[in-house]
Amino acid sequence: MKTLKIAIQKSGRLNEKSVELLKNCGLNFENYKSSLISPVSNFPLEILFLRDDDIPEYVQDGIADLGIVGENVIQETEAEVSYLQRLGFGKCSLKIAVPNNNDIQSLTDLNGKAIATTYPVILGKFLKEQGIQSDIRTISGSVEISPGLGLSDAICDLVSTGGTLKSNGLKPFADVMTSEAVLISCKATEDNELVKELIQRVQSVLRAKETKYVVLNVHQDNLEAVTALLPGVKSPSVVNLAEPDWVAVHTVIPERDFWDRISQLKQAGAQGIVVMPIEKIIL
Ligand code: PRT
Ligand code: ZN
Repeated sequence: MKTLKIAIQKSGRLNEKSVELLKNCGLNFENYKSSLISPVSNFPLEILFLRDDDIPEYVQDGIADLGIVGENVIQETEAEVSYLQRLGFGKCSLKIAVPNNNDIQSLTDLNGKAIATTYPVILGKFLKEQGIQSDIRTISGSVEISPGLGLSDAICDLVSTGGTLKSNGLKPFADVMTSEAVLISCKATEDNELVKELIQRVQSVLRAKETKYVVLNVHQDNLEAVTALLPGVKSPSVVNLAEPDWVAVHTVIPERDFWDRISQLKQAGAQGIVVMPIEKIIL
């Protein structure tokens, strides 16, 4: 079978998490900062390390079969690729922001105003949908300083913590899009068996990340109340303990309602609760 290629960011915000995800999928490869391409020793795959801006087009053109990149970059490049899986990291929002002391109150106040951005395509579509006519000033970086320099009235940039806006005297004004890292593929290789195998591995890693493995002890009298609180992958496993009338319950709990669930379990009689991370969940 043909060796696949997956493009990931060479250095920057998505590099570390992309490498970690692929390693957690059981792929063995060297992550030398100097190399552009790294073969995987235990799967017919090569990793290409690229600037994130180049990834969507490489995947669209089939130079890489797969890629990991922010949705913002895919939409800005307008590449024709298939979205296979959202990956839950690199989360951010593309926002229009204005100086704190500005009189811009509503979107219509942006008519005739200059907005600096590195995302002219996405911003252009957004403004068109809203019926706003602004002067989009495309710049290649440090967008946040442009109102202070008198180069624009507003900016449109990625925001995660909001710290950069704040320290430049700007405030978020309108949400243009939200973004996270996604696994994409070339339309022509979407149905490839190796691609399907990789998606399954990625999904099993993501599923495991969203859940915790929990073992707890409970008296038989409280077992029903405790198991009623535990969905498990199918249902919880119940194991007899040496101590008469006591059992150990093994299950998985979704990360999102973890703390609520643990306090409910304690109230229902659970003791000695042990919580462990899960590496993979294969359904
Ligand atoms: O060298 P290369 O071209 O590959 O990388 P790059 O410098 O173009 O991109 P990089 O590594 O900065 O970001 C890669 C991807 O991470 C982006 O395309 C987004 O999908 C995602 N991402 C997530 C972010 C942010 N969060 C983010 N906060 N990308 C950039 N920022 C910048 C933003 O532009 C602003 O300057 O961080 C600043 C704001 O951050 P806060 O935390 O102060 O709000
Ligand atoms: Zn880039």
